[in-house]
Amino acid sequence: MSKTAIITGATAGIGEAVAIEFANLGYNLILTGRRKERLEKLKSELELKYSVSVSIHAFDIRQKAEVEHFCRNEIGDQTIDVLVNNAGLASGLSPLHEGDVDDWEKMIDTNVKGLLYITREIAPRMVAAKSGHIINVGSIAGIEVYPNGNVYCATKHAVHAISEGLRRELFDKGIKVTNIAPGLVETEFSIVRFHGDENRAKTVYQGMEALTAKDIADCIAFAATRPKHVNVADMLVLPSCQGSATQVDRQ
Ligand code: NDP
Ligand code: 8X3
Repeated sequence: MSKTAIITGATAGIGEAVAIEFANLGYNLILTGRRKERLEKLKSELELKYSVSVSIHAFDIRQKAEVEHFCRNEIGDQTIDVLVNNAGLASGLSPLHEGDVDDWEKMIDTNVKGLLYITREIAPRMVAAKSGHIINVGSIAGIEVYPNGNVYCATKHAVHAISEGLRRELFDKGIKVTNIAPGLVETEFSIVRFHGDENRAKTVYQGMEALTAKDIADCIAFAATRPKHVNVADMLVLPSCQGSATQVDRQ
């Protein structure tokens, strides 16, 4: 029987690439994000190409009531085999003493609270089924802190801690927990971080070969397809030219 995966933040970047990768593996998909038109386009492309079923749900993961409505009323009681907690963002890059509180709230509400809201709803279903896999998209920023990354790094450290905690709580209940920590991946991430400034966003990846969203989707698919007795607990994935959060060999 086909497995079913929920992928949050599937309208762009890593989430969209994971949706494509999982469709190719034959998963039925439940895709979320705020931009409904993008979800609609992806659904028709995937259903046509891979003959899987794709349901789409446009909502803001920061809104607890919307997350609860999605989990309790929109997806029914079907078995969820995999939850990919990918929706997230950086907003701004400045020293904390010059930071914008609205940016901080966006990051904390999305990267930490949104992830918690949906996990709180889906994890009990996995516990009841004694089976499931939660894959959290963290970051190298959840392992290291870099100047001006302050609150974004704090949210990704929180994701790392939540993954570690979940694994300790769920390993004996038939549930795998994986934390994937990418380095620089060229997606819409930096455009969002710089509030739509595409030229500034390009400079982040200049003179280097960044990871692609597909590179990370490959890693997530690898983790999701290991045999029952293998849990990929933690994975740091960097471009070959990146030595640490602050070291990039640019040509
Ligand atoms: P993108 O900006 O390309 O994609 C982000 C996704 O998150 C979009 O689908 C967006 O959907 C969704 N999202 C953001 N805010 C919300 C919200 N409030 N409600 C619902 N969905 C939301 O970036 P990436 O693909 O690069 O980022 C995906 C994840 O990977 C993030 O958690 C990011 O922190 C992490 N990451 C990225 C790295 C990089 O270098 N790119 C490196 C390490 C980790 P929509 O706007 O339609 O709501
Ligand atoms: C995104 C990668 O290095 O900008 O998490 O924090 S980085």
